[in-house]
Amino acid sequence: MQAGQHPPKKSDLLKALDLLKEEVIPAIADVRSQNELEALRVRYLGRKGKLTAVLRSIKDLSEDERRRIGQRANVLKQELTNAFAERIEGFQEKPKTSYIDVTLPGRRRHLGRKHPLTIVTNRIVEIFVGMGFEEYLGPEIETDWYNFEALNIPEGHPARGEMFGNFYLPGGLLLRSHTSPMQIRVMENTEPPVRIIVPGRTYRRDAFDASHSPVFYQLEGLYVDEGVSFADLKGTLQRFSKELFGEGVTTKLRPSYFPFTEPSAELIVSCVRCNGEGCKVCAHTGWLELGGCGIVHPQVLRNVGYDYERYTGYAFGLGIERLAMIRYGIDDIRRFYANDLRFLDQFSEI
Ligand code: 2NL
Repeated sequence: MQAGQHPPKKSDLLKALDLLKEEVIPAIADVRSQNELEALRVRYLGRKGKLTAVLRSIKDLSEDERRRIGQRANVLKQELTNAFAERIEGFQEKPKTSYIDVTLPGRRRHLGRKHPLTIVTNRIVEIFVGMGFEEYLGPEIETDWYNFEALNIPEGHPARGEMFGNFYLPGGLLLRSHTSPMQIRVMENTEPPVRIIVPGRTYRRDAFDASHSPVFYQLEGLYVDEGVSFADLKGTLQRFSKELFGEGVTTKLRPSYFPFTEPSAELIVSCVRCNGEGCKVCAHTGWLELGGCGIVHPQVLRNVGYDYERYTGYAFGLGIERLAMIRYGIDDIRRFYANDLRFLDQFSEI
């Protein structure tokens, strides 16, 4: 100790420590740059710093005081060191997402939408429901009776495609090759009048090429009552075609053959692209085939227990993919099954 100096008093030192703390903590918060912060640190914690001076003068205290005040001073030194370190980190951190750039375009969420086959199916269902038909759905796994026998397709008939045409499952079951099995079921359980449509997925062992798919969608219709005629069939399909493709289309029924209808016909409409002039879509014929139809074969009515002398009915079957391809101008059926969002995102309700 130098001559003429009084040893520091304990109370003075404690006060000095408190004052230091009161000064430094807000000062650390106030600095505006890392340089200012460093200058501040040197001013208090540097070799000639204020806190360092206090710490140095402690050695002149009595042993007891030295221990107690020394402890306080060391705690304060640690607090300040931490506060400086924390603030330095603040300066060194890169600006994170601490601000929002309102000029950036928003992030778009991808919204799912209905599959084109769903859109077209819904529309067709809506048209027929509007004409008094009721919608039924049936199982995709069927028995021989419902898929063939009841529909007047006996064993050995070429329409069975026994060798190559169907997907057979163990136990004589198969994946339905049309939705008619459900119509048989409804007729077995309901007395006429029956006026129903059955949309759904169907299966055939076809090639997967531009115009065939082993999985495809069908919509079949059936109307059985007293006095149902071929004229009723024609009128209903004509109204349907105009509802779906516009009043401008002309419809025709062209003779055909199915085991479950007699007489049978193909529904054709004037080409919706070229209006009958001839183009790629209609293979230069001017006409498009939409599906098949006919008067329900009496054997089918007998098979479901109907009085075939009293009742008559008509039935029709439409290929959904084909209708969707015509409606949207799509040239390859595989597009519906490729799950390519660039394709699927283009469709909205019609
Ligand atoms: C086609 C042909 C057709 C039927 C389906 C049917 C159903 C019963 C009785 C009689 Cl329960 N017929 N359905 C009739 C004629 C044609 O579909 O080319 N579909 C895409």
